[in-house]
Amino acid sequence: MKINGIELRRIAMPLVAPFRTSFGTETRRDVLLVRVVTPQAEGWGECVAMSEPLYSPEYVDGAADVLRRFMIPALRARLATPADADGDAGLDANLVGRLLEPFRGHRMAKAALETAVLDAELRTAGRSFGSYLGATRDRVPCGVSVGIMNSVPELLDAVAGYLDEGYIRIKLKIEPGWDLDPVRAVRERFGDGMLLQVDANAAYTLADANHLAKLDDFDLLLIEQPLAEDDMVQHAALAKRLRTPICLDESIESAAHAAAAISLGACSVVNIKPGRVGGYLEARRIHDLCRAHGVAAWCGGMLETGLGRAANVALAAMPGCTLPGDTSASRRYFATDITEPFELQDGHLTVPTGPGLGVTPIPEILEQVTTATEWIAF
Ligand code: OSB
Ligand code: MG
Repeated sequence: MKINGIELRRIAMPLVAPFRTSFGTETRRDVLLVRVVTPQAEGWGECVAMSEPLYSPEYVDGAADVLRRFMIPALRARLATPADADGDAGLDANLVGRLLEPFRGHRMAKAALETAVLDAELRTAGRSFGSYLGATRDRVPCGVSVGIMNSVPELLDAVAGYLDEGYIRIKLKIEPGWDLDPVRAVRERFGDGMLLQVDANAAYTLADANHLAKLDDFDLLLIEQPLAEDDMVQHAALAKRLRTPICLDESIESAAHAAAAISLGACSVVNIKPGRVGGYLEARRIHDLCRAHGVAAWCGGMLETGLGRAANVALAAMPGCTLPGDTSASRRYFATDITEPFELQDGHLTVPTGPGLGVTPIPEILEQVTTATEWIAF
């Protein structure tokens, strides 16, 4: 595949309500979009980096910088070299992965660029993300991630609203001081039948093990990332002291991390976020690894627009994604999405079947939310 040029576009997307986690409060999403233009098609990638380096070391200005300074030039340099023995100096998503490998870290930036190339490649081939990844379902059951609130009654109202909309699983964000009480209140109000899990975003230490063990009474599906991202050994120690299964998010940046976590006994569930692990190819490797080990997996989210959501829904439809994902409907995040909105039907989202992501930004809406664009010609 040849490339005419790559656009970096920034959009500002106000959230319908503030989203508070143990690491901070988001009121709007400042998103970097990558658009790869080829002679045949254009492909989109959404960078999941947030404005500040609080969830991970990456942040959106940093992602834009490393893309324009190093990663995009590496693709351009490759395309400028004469055709090799196979007569093909073109690019595909696999080759993008290899060309970006020398750059350490910056997986969210890599994921955005690789996804844009993959989308262009698949649109050219007339093949959907779901088909490419090996999705085996045409719709996926959806969960919703519920932020930390100012009071328990406010939380109960929010959860009631999501259950009314049809969400099949509720995830409560927790932190020290907001854990046992909200979980107990949600269980008491909505009963033992609902699928319930919690996410600490690394807010505890192993010294909190006895406190976290009190969550065992509430029959949670899992506790996500209780300890710091590099506390793999401590997570294994914690797992021995909890009945609640441990799921890792921040700690898993690659298939190698997932393999280490599984063999250490640091987790029995994996949250797969393509952005965090460098793209959908690595996400698929993690999926396959989990499946081979009988470890449950599910597709996480990073408050994506319809572009990122489309690919996540395809990933969530793979056979090893055995738990409902954080693949919520567009309206859970944004009053107006940049694509046709994803809407819940009976607690499920439909996997797009059109070429590539199967969705495209609506030009007028995209223009309205755009704050900057930059064209890098090849
Ligand atoms: O830890 O899973 C997380 C959002 C931003 C950053 C980290 C996380 C989240 C969520 C929301 O929990 C998931 C979503 O609905 O996109
Ligand atoms: Mg998480």
